[in-house]
Amino acid sequence: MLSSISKVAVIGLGYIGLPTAAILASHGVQVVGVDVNPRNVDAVNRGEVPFVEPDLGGFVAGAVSNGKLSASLLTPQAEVYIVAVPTPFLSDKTMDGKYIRAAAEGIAPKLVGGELVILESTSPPGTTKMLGEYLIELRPDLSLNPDDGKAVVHVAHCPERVLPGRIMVEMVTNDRIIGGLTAEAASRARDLYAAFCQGELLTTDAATAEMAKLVENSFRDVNIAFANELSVISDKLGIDVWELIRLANHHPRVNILQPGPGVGGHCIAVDPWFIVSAAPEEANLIRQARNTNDSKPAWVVEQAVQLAGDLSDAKIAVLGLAFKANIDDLRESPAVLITQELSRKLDSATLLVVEPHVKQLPKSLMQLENVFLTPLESALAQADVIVVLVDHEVFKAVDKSAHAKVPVVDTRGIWKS
Ligand code: SAJ
Repeated sequence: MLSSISKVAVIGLGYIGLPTAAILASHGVQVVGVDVNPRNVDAVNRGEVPFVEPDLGGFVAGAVSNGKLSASLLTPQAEVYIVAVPTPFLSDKTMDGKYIRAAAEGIAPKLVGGELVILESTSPPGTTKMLGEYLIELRPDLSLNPDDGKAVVHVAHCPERVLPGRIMVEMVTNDRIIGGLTAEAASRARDLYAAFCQGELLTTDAATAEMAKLVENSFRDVNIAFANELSVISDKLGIDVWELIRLANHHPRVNILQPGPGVGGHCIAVDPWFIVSAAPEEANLIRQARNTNDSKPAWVVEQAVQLAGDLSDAKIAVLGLAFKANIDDLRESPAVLITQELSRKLDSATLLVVEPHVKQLPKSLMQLENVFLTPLESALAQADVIVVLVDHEVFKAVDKSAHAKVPVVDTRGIWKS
Protein backbone atom coordinates (compact mmCIF):
# COMPACT_ATOMS: atom_id res chain seq x y z
CA MET A 1 0.00 0.00 0.00
CA LEU A 2 2.69 2.52 1.04
CA SER A 3 4.64 2.09 -2.19
CA SER A 4 1.57 3.34 -4.06
CA ILE A 5 1.18 6.49 -1.92
CA SER A 6 3.09 9.44 -3.32
CA LYS A 7 2.59 11.83 -0.41
CA VAL A 8 1.20 11.96 3.16
CA ALA A 9 0.57 15.26 4.93
CA VAL A 10 0.57 15.20 8.73
CA ILE A 11 -1.23 18.21 10.20
CA GLY A 12 0.19 19.12 13.64
CA LEU A 13 3.81 18.35 14.53
CA GLY A 14 3.35 17.72 18.25
CA TYR A 15 3.86 14.65 20.45
CA ILE A 16 1.80 12.47 18.09
CA GLY A 17 2.05 14.12 14.66
CA LEU A 18 5.84 14.33 14.50
CA PRO A 19 6.50 10.71 15.55
CA THR A 20 3.83 9.53 13.07
CA ALA A 21 5.37 11.62 10.29
CA ALA A 22 8.86 10.35 11.13
CA ILE A 23 7.81 6.67 11.23
CA LEU A 24 6.01 6.92 7.88
CA ALA A 25 8.98 8.73 6.32
CA SER A 26 11.34 6.06 7.67
CA HIS A 27 9.24 3.53 5.72
CA GLY A 28 9.98 5.35 2.46
CA VAL A 29 6.84 7.53 2.18
CA GLN A 30 7.19 11.17 1.16
CA VAL A 31 5.84 13.07 4.19
CA VAL A 32 5.17 16.76 4.71
CA GLY A 33 4.51 17.83 8.28
CA VAL A 34 2.37 20.94 8.68
CA ASP A 35 2.41 23.18 11.74
CA VAL A 36 1.22 26.69 12.58
CA ASN A 37 4.33 27.36 14.65
CA PRO A 38 7.26 28.52 12.48
CA ARG A 39 9.74 27.44 15.17
CA ASN A 40 8.49 23.82 14.97
CA VAL A 41 8.62 23.92 11.16
CA ASP A 42 12.17 25.31 11.15
CA ALA A 43 13.34 22.81 13.79
CA VAL A 44 11.98 19.83 11.82
CA ASN A 45 13.48 21.13 8.55
CA ARG A 46 16.86 21.23 10.35
CA GLY A 47 16.28 17.60 11.38
CA GLU A 48 15.66 18.58 15.02
CA VAL A 49 12.88 17.69 17.47
CA PRO A 50 11.30 20.62 19.34
CA PHE A 51 10.48 18.53 22.48
CA VAL A 52 11.92 15.62 24.47
CA GLU A 53 10.95 12.08 23.42
CA PRO A 54 13.37 9.14 23.48
CA ASP A 55 14.58 7.89 20.04
CA LEU A 56 12.49 10.41 18.06
CA GLY A 57 15.55 12.56 17.25
CA GLY A 58 17.24 9.80 15.24
CA PHE A 59 14.12 9.11 13.19
CA VAL A 60 13.55 12.79 12.38
CA ALA A 61 17.20 13.54 11.54
CA GLY A 62 17.43 10.46 9.30
CA ALA A 63 14.16 11.12 7.46
CA VAL A 64 15.00 14.79 6.85
CA SER A 65 18.53 14.06 5.66
CA ASN A 66 17.36 11.47 3.14
CA GLY A 67 14.73 13.87 1.81
CA LYS A 68 11.64 11.90 2.90
CA LEU A 69 10.44 14.33 5.59
CA SER A 70 10.01 18.08 5.41
CA ALA A 71 7.87 20.58 7.28
CA SER A 72 5.75 23.50 6.09
CA LEU A 73 3.39 26.18 7.37
CA LEU A 74 1.05 25.42 4.46
CA THR A 75 -0.96 22.28 3.77
CA PRO A 76 0.25 20.63 0.56
CA GLN A 77 -1.69 18.46 -1.86
CA ALA A 78 -1.40 14.82 -0.71
CA GLU A 79 -3.11 11.46 -1.03
CA VAL A 80 -3.46 10.96 2.70
CA TYR A 81 -3.95 13.60 5.40
CA ILE A 82 -3.39 12.69 9.05
CA VAL A 83 -4.80 15.25 11.50
CA ALA A 84 -3.01 15.23 14.86
CA VAL A 85 -3.92 18.60 16.38
CA PRO A 86 -4.79 19.46 20.00
CA THR A 87 -8.40 18.95 21.17
CA PRO A 88 -8.53 20.89 24.44
CA PHE A 89 -11.75 21.48 26.33
CA LEU A 90 -13.61 24.76 26.80
CA SER A 91 -14.64 26.10 30.20
CA ASP A 92 -17.90 24.08 30.00
CA LYS A 93 -15.78 20.90 29.43
CA THR A 94 -16.95 20.45 25.84
CA MET A 95 -14.31 20.03 23.12
CA ASP A 96 -12.83 23.08 21.48
CA GLY A 97 -12.82 21.97 17.83
CA LYS A 98 -11.09 25.08 16.45
CA TYR A 99 -7.83 23.28 15.59
CA ILE A 100 -9.70 20.51 13.76
CA ARG A 101 -11.71 23.10 11.80
CA ALA A 102 -8.50 24.96 10.93
CA ALA A 103 -6.94 21.68 9.70
CA ALA A 104 -10.04 21.04 7.53
CA GLU A 105 -9.80 24.56 6.09
CA GLY A 106 -6.21 23.83 5.06
CA ILE A 107 -7.05 20.44 3.55
CA ALA A 108 -10.34 21.25 1.72
CA PRO A 109 -8.93 23.42 -1.11
CA LYS A 110 -6.32 20.75 -1.91
CA LEU A 111 -8.77 17.86 -2.38
CA VAL A 112 -9.40 16.44 -5.85
CA GLY A 113 -11.35 13.33 -4.74
CA GLY A 114 -10.13 9.89 -3.70
CA GLU A 115 -8.07 11.12 -0.73
CA LEU A 116 -8.04 9.57 2.74
CA VAL A 117 -8.34 11.93 5.74
CA ILE A 118 -7.54 10.37 9.14
CA LEU A 119 -8.27 12.09 12.44
CA GLU A 120 -5.86 10.91 15.17
CA SER A 121 -6.66 13.57 17.80
CA THR A 122 -8.62 12.30 20.82
CA SER A 123 -12.18 13.47 20.22
CA PRO A 124 -15.76 13.12 21.50
CA PRO A 125 -18.11 10.78 19.59
CA GLY A 126 -19.30 12.44 16.39
CA THR A 127 -16.16 14.52 15.76
CA THR A 128 -14.91 12.48 12.77
CA LYS A 129 -18.36 12.84 11.17
CA MET A 130 -18.24 16.57 11.92
CA LEU A 131 -14.81 16.79 10.25
CA GLY A 132 -16.10 14.93 7.18
CA GLU A 133 -19.20 17.09 6.95
CA TYR A 134 -17.14 20.25 7.34
CA LEU A 135 -14.88 19.18 4.47
CA ILE A 136 -17.94 18.62 2.27
CA GLU A 137 -19.45 21.96 3.33
CA LEU A 138 -16.23 23.59 2.11
CA ARG A 139 -16.14 21.40 -1.00
CA PRO A 140 -19.75 20.62 -2.06
CA ASP A 141 -18.44 19.12 -5.33
CA LEU A 142 -17.15 16.15 -3.26
CA SER A 143 -18.98 13.56 -1.15
CA LEU A 144 -18.43 11.22 1.80
CA ASN A 145 -20.84 8.72 0.25
CA PRO A 146 -19.41 6.45 -2.47
CA ASP A 147 -22.93 5.91 -3.90
CA ASP A 148 -23.96 9.45 -4.81
CA GLY A 149 -21.96 9.80 -8.02
CA LYS A 150 -19.50 12.51 -6.89
CA ALA A 151 -15.78 12.14 -6.23
CA VAL A 152 -15.36 10.72 -2.72
CA VAL A 153 -13.30 11.76 0.28
CA HIS A 154 -12.63 8.86 2.67
CA VAL A 155 -12.63 9.88 6.34
CA ALA A 156 -11.57 7.73 9.30
CA HIS A 157 -10.59 7.99 12.96
CA CYS A 158 -7.54 6.22 14.33
CA PRO A 159 -6.95 7.44 17.89
CA GLU A 160 -3.39 7.57 19.14
CA ARG A 161 -2.75 5.43 22.24
CA VAL A 162 0.98 5.81 22.83
CA LEU A 163 2.49 6.51 26.24
CA PRO A 164 4.69 9.64 26.40
CA GLY A 165 8.26 8.45 27.00
CA ARG A 166 7.67 5.25 24.99
CA ILE A 167 6.10 6.73 21.85
CA MET A 168 8.54 5.31 19.28
CA VAL A 169 8.11 1.80 20.70
CA GLU A 170 4.35 1.88 21.28
CA MET A 171 3.63 3.48 17.90
CA VAL A 172 4.92 0.27 16.32
CA THR A 173 3.80 -2.35 18.85
CA ASN A 174 0.38 -1.14 20.10
CA ASP A 175 -2.84 -2.49 18.58
CA ARG A 176 -4.78 0.23 16.76
CA ILE A 177 -8.52 0.86 16.56
CA ILE A 178 -9.56 2.25 13.18
CA GLY A 179 -13.09 3.60 12.69
CA GLY A 180 -14.28 4.70 9.28
CA LEU A 181 -17.21 6.89 8.28
CA THR A 182 -17.54 4.10 5.66
CA ALA A 183 -16.17 0.56 5.61
CA GLU A 184 -13.94 1.55 2.69
CA ALA A 185 -12.43 4.46 4.64
CA ALA A 186 -11.62 2.09 7.53
CA SER A 187 -10.06 -0.44 5.22
CA ARG A 188 -7.90 2.18 3.44
CA ALA A 189 -6.70 3.52 6.79
CA ARG A 190 -5.93 -0.01 8.00
CA ASP A 191 -3.73 -0.57 4.94
CA LEU A 192 -1.79 2.61 5.71
CA TYR A 193 -1.10 1.69 9.37
CA ALA A 194 -0.21 -1.89 8.37
CA ALA A 195 2.95 -0.49 6.81
CA PHE A 196 4.55 0.33 10.17
CA CYS A 197 2.29 -1.05 12.91
CA GLN A 198 3.02 -4.56 14.15
CA GLY A 199 0.01 -4.64 16.52
CA GLU A 200 -3.48 -5.81 15.56
CA LEU A 201 -5.44 -3.37 13.39
CA LEU A 202 -9.07 -3.50 14.50
CA THR A 203 -11.66 -1.83 12.28
CA THR A 204 -15.01 -0.43 13.41
CA ASP A 205 -17.17 2.66 12.84
CA ALA A 206 -15.85 6.12 13.64
CA ALA A 207 -17.99 6.82 16.75
CA THR A 208 -17.01 3.51 18.37
CA ALA A 209 -13.32 4.23 17.71
CA GLU A 210 -13.72 7.72 19.23
CA MET A 211 -15.47 6.30 22.28
CA ALA A 212 -12.92 3.47 22.70
CA LYS A 213 -10.10 5.96 23.18
CA LEU A 214 -12.09 7.98 25.72
CA VAL A 215 -13.10 4.82 27.55
CA GLU A 216 -9.49 3.62 27.85
CA ASN A 217 -8.41 6.81 29.57
CA SER A 218 -11.59 6.97 31.68
CA PHE A 219 -11.02 3.38 32.83
CA ARG A 220 -7.66 4.50 34.16
CA ASP A 221 -9.08 7.69 35.68
CA VAL A 222 -11.88 5.84 37.50
CA ASN A 223 -9.42 3.28 38.87
CA ILE A 224 -6.94 5.94 40.00
CA ALA A 225 -9.86 7.75 41.69
CA PHE A 226 -10.65 4.55 43.59
CA ALA A 227 -7.02 4.38 44.78
CA ASN A 228 -7.05 8.09 45.69
CA GLU A 229 -10.27 7.67 47.67
CA LEU A 230 -8.74 4.69 49.47
CA SER A 231 -5.74 6.83 50.43
CA VAL A 232 -7.97 9.45 52.06
CA ILE A 233 -10.07 6.82 53.85
CA SER A 234 -6.94 4.96 55.02
CA ASP A 235 -5.43 8.16 56.39
CA LYS A 236 -8.59 8.76 58.43
CA LEU A 237 -8.52 5.19 59.75
CA GLY A 238 -4.76 5.16 60.48
CA ILE A 239 -4.04 2.46 57.87
CA ASP A 240 -1.04 2.41 55.51
CA VAL A 241 -2.74 2.57 52.10
CA TRP A 242 0.30 1.17 50.26
CA GLU A 243 0.37 -1.94 52.37
CA LEU A 244 -3.43 -2.19 52.09
CA ILE A 245 -3.34 -2.10 48.27
CA ARG A 246 -0.36 -4.44 48.05
CA LEU A 247 -2.19 -6.99 50.18
CA ALA A 248 -5.56 -6.62 48.43
CA ASN A 249 -3.84 -7.04 45.05
CA HIS A 250 -2.83 -10.57 46.08
CA HIS A 251 -6.43 -11.53 45.32
CA PRO A 252 -6.43 -13.11 41.84
CA ARG A 253 -9.13 -10.77 40.51
CA VAL A 254 -8.13 -7.49 42.20
CA ASN A 255 -5.68 -5.02 40.70
CA ILE A 256 -5.93 -1.63 42.42
CA LEU A 257 -3.85 1.20 40.92
CA GLN A 258 -1.65 3.56 42.94
CA PRO A 259 -2.84 6.69 44.75
CA GLY A 260 -0.97 9.90 44.02
CA PRO A 261 -1.18 13.69 44.41
CA GLY A 262 -3.87 13.82 41.68
CA VAL A 263 -3.97 13.01 37.97
CA GLY A 264 -1.88 15.06 35.56
CA GLY A 265 -0.97 15.09 31.88
CA HIS A 266 -3.06 16.23 28.98
CA CYS A 267 -5.04 13.01 28.39
CA ILE A 268 -6.46 11.22 31.40
CA ALA A 269 -7.54 14.43 33.14
CA VAL A 270 -9.26 15.69 29.94
CA ASP A 271 -10.77 12.79 28.01
CA PRO A 272 -13.36 11.62 30.59
CA TRP A 273 -15.00 15.06 30.35
CA PHE A 274 -15.78 14.35 26.69
CA ILE A 275 -17.87 11.35 27.80
CA VAL A 276 -19.53 13.44 30.52
CA SER A 277 -20.45 16.15 28.03
CA ALA A 278 -21.76 13.55 25.52
CA ALA A 279 -24.00 11.90 28.18
CA PRO A 280 -24.28 14.25 31.18
CA GLU A 281 -27.24 12.47 32.81
CA GLU A 282 -25.68 9.03 32.56
CA ALA A 283 -21.94 9.50 33.12
CA ASN A 284 -22.13 9.85 36.91
CA LEU A 285 -19.29 7.55 37.96
CA ILE A 286 -16.98 9.03 35.33
CA ARG A 287 -17.77 12.59 36.48
CA GLN A 288 -17.28 11.65 40.14
CA ALA A 289 -13.89 10.07 39.35
CA ARG A 290 -12.75 13.32 37.72
CA ASN A 291 -13.92 15.31 40.73
CA THR A 292 -12.28 12.87 43.16
CA ASN A 293 -8.94 13.06 41.33
CA ASP A 294 -9.17 16.84 40.93
CA SER A 295 -9.79 17.27 44.66
CA LYS A 296 -6.68 15.29 45.68
CA PRO A 297 -4.17 18.19 45.35
CA ALA A 298 -6.14 20.28 47.89
CA TRP A 299 -6.10 17.35 50.33
CA VAL A 300 -2.32 17.00 49.94
CA VAL A 301 -1.89 20.73 50.57
CA GLU A 302 -3.92 20.41 53.79
CA GLN A 303 -1.72 17.51 54.95
CA ALA A 304 1.43 19.57 54.37
CA VAL A 305 -0.02 22.67 56.01
CA GLN A 306 -0.90 20.66 59.11
CA LEU A 307 2.69 19.38 59.37
CA ALA A 308 4.35 22.73 58.71
CA GLY A 309 1.77 25.07 60.17
CA ASP A 310 3.25 25.40 63.66
CA LEU A 311 6.78 26.02 62.41
CA SER A 312 7.23 29.66 61.54
CA ASP A 313 9.70 30.04 58.65
CA ALA A 314 9.54 26.29 57.91
CA LYS A 315 11.73 24.96 55.13
CA ILE A 316 9.77 22.48 53.02
CA ALA A 317 11.50 20.16 50.56
CA VAL A 318 9.04 19.60 47.70
CA LEU A 319 10.17 16.53 45.74
CA GLY A 320 9.06 16.58 42.11
CA LEU A 321 7.08 18.78 39.73
CA ALA A 322 6.53 16.47 36.72
CA PHE A 323 3.10 14.89 36.18
CA LYS A 324 4.61 11.42 36.57
CA ALA A 325 7.90 9.64 37.23
CA ASN A 326 11.10 10.07 35.22
CA ILE A 327 9.85 12.61 32.66
CA ASP A 328 10.31 16.38 32.26
CA ASP A 329 6.67 17.12 31.37
CA LEU A 330 5.06 19.59 33.81
CA ARG A 331 1.81 20.18 31.90
CA GLU A 332 -1.34 19.84 34.04
CA SER A 333 0.87 18.49 36.80
CA PRO A 334 -0.82 18.28 40.22
CA ALA A 335 2.66 18.77 41.75
CA VAL A 336 2.86 22.27 40.25
CA LEU A 337 -0.63 23.11 41.56
CA ILE A 338 0.25 21.84 45.04
CA THR A 339 3.47 23.88 45.10
CA GLN A 340 1.59 27.02 44.08
CA GLU A 341 -1.04 26.49 46.78
CA LEU A 342 1.56 25.71 49.46
CA SER A 343 3.45 28.88 48.57
CA ARG A 344 0.24 30.90 49.01
CA LYS A 345 -0.96 29.23 52.22
CA LEU A 346 2.47 29.09 53.92
CA ASP A 347 3.76 32.47 52.85
CA SER A 348 6.39 32.65 55.60
CA ALA A 349 7.75 29.20 54.69
CA THR A 350 10.46 28.52 52.09
CA LEU A 351 9.71 25.89 49.43
CA LEU A 352 12.84 24.09 48.24
CA VAL A 353 11.60 22.47 45.05
CA VAL A 354 13.58 19.55 43.66
CA GLU A 355 12.96 18.63 40.01
CA PRO A 356 16.09 17.08 38.48
CA HIS A 357 14.49 16.92 35.00
CA VAL A 358 14.16 20.69 34.50
CA LYS A 359 16.69 23.51 34.46
CA GLN A 360 14.32 26.23 35.62
CA LEU A 361 11.00 26.58 37.39
CA PRO A 362 7.86 26.91 35.24
CA LYS A 363 6.52 30.47 34.84
CA SER A 364 3.69 29.88 37.35
CA LEU A 365 6.26 29.20 40.11
CA MET A 366 9.11 31.46 38.97
CA GLN A 367 7.29 34.58 40.11
CA LEU A 368 6.65 33.26 43.65
CA GLU A 369 9.06 34.75 46.19
CA ASN A 370 9.27 31.76 48.52
CA VAL A 371 9.82 29.01 45.88
CA PHE A 372 13.36 27.97 44.85
CA LEU A 373 14.58 25.23 42.51
CA THR A 374 17.08 23.40 44.71
CA PRO A 375 19.42 20.40 44.33
CA LEU A 376 18.14 17.27 46.09
CA GLU A 377 20.92 16.98 48.68
CA SER A 378 20.67 20.61 49.67
CA ALA A 379 16.86 20.57 49.98
CA LEU A 380 16.90 17.41 52.12
CA ALA A 381 19.69 18.75 54.34
CA GLN A 382 17.61 21.86 55.20
CA ALA A 383 14.09 20.37 55.30
CA ASP A 384 11.78 20.68 58.30
CA VAL A 385 9.08 18.91 56.28
CA ILE A 386 9.35 16.73 53.15
CA VAL A 387 6.52 16.57 50.60
CA VAL A 388 6.98 13.78 48.03
CA LEU A 389 4.98 14.52 44.88
CA VAL A 390 6.67 12.42 42.17
CA ASP A 391 8.19 8.93 42.34
CA HIS A 392 11.30 9.74 40.27
CA GLU A 393 14.00 7.04 40.51
CA VAL A 394 16.42 9.57 42.07
CA PHE A 395 13.99 10.08 44.96
CA LYS A 396 13.47 6.36 45.43
CA ALA A 397 17.25 5.95 45.70
CA VAL A 398 17.60 8.38 48.67
CA ASP A 399 18.70 6.79 51.96
CA LYS A 400 15.49 7.52 53.90
CA SER A 401 16.98 6.52 57.25
CA ALA A 402 19.17 9.64 57.11
CA HIS A 403 15.98 11.76 57.25
CA ALA A 404 13.92 9.56 59.55
CA LYS A 405 13.11 12.40 61.97
CA VAL A 406 11.71 14.76 59.34
CA PRO A 407 7.90 14.65 59.01
CA VAL A 408 6.82 13.57 55.51
CA VAL A 409 3.75 13.82 53.30
CA ASP A 410 4.39 10.93 50.92
CA THR A 411 1.86 10.98 48.07
CA ARG A 412 3.65 8.20 46.12
CA GLY A 413 4.44 5.64 48.80
CA ILE A 414 8.23 5.72 48.28
CA TRP A 415 9.48 7.35 51.49
CA LYS A 416 10.01 4.51 53.91
CA SER A 417 13.20 3.87 55.87
N1 SAJ B 1 -1.35 7.86 37.98
C1 SAJ B 1 -1.65 7.61 39.31
N2 SAJ B 1 -1.75 6.31 39.73
C2 SAJ B 1 -1.54 5.26 38.88
C3 SAJ B 1 -1.25 5.53 37.52
C4 SAJ B 1 -1.15 6.85 37.09
O1 SAJ B 1 -1.85 8.52 40.12
O2 SAJ B 1 -1.63 4.11 39.35
C5 SAJ B 1 -1.26 9.26 37.52
C6 SAJ B 1 0.14 9.64 37.02
O3 SAJ B 1 0.98 10.01 38.07
C7 SAJ B 1 -0.18 10.80 36.09
C8 SAJ B 1 -1.54 10.40 35.51
O4 SAJ B 1 -2.08 9.43 36.36
O5 SAJ B 1 -0.33 12.01 36.80
C9 SAJ B 1 -1.50 9.86 34.08
O6 SAJ B 1 -0.38 9.02 33.87
P1 SAJ B 1 -0.44 7.66 33.03
O7 SAJ B 1 0.92 7.07 32.99
O8 SAJ B 1 -1.52 6.78 33.54
O9 SAJ B 1 -0.94 8.09 31.56
P2 SAJ B 1 -0.49 9.22 30.46
O10 SAJ B 1 -1.38 10.42 30.66
O11 SAJ B 1 0.97 9.44 30.40
O12 SAJ B 1 -0.90 8.45 29.08
C10 SAJ B 1 -2.24 7.96 28.93
C11 SAJ B 1 -2.18 6.50 28.45
N3 SAJ B 1 -3.49 5.90 28.57
C12 SAJ B 1 -3.70 4.72 29.22
O13 SAJ B 1 -2.81 4.14 29.80
C13 SAJ B 1 -5.09 4.18 29.20
C14 SAJ B 1 -1.64 6.43 27.03
O14 SAJ B 1 -1.69 5.09 26.53
C15 SAJ B 1 -2.47 7.34 26.11
O15 SAJ B 1 -2.00 7.32 24.76
C16 SAJ B 1 -2.34 8.77 26.64
O16 SAJ B 1 -2.91 8.77 27.97
C17 SAJ B 1 -3.11 9.70 25.70
O17 SAJ B 1 -2.45 10.36 24.87
O18 SAJ B 1 -4.35 9.69 25.74
